[in-house]
Amino acid sequence: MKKTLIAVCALALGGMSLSACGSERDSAEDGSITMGFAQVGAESGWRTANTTSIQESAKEAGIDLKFSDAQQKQENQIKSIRSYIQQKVDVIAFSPVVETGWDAVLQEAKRAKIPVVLTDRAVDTEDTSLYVTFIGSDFVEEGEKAGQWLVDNADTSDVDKDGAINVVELQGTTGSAPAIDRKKGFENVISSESNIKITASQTGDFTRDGGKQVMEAFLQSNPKIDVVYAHNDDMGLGALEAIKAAGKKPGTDIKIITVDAVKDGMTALAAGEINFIVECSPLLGPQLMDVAEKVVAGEEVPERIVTEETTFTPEQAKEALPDRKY
Ligand code: GZL
Ligand code: ZN
Repeated sequence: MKKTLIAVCALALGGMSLSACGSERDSAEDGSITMGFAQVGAESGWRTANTTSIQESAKEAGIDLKFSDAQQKQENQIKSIRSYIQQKVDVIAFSPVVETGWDAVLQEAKRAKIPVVLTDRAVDTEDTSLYVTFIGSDFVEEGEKAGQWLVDNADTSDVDKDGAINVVELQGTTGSAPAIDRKKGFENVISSESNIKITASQTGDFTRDGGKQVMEAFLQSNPKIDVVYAHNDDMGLGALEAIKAAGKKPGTDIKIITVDAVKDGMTALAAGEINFIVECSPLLGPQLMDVAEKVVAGEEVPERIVTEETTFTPEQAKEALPDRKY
């Protein structure tokens, strides 16, 4: 089948390097855009909602989407990006499972004159010409919102005999932007409260099973736990199971704060088994496709696109649940 080659001519704008004039590239027959997307995995409810948003938005935009699931392994994401470069896609997008180790493969994409868009998670690189924009949440902000709720809402029932509020933390994937920054934001706020202490902190890798196993260990080794701060709903839901199995009431004996606001988390919140959720929107598909069209057309796009998100109490969850998309 004869493929029409179209010369994608885009100007190099400002500090952003786009495909240089005259570079030719295979595109789908009708000249539509071909996108290669390297997804993290399917580790959480958030991730599957994010995948759905990307796949549905590509269909609506008429963008030919090549999609891969890396099972949360960086080497698999790098392999996918390399294969997209070989296939000469028009644009590559991905959610970097961890912040570092991307410069080599992103240099290869740059040499191949294929623009790269980051979604959801950021990379830690000096060379910001390696990607065109980063569409995603401010994870430090999310951690700050979680910490602020605790500061504003910890009541005497949470305080143990020596006046301390003991927090155990379930961290996301080690080395990932959300895990690093949600920890940072939370500590930014509670560090000014001498009575709030993080007494244990360990990764549950953003999975429900991971959260459950780590919480079981915390319950064994920590005499008094007042609050769980979980970097996502799935680990919070796992912790909730472990708390119940230990004969305690989640949301009452031990308060739970999580991030994401996916349906299962919001359901537990509405039931009072989780106390507060900071929303992190997975619905990045529409913005990604809009940016891809602009980038391939050589239009300028902002270097940073922050997603809008809010927070939920049990009351607000009850109201929001009926029309939640994920
Ligand atoms: C956040 C995203 C995180 C979610 C988790 O944008 O990277 O990864 O909070 C998901 O649920 O696994
Ligand atoms: Zn902030």
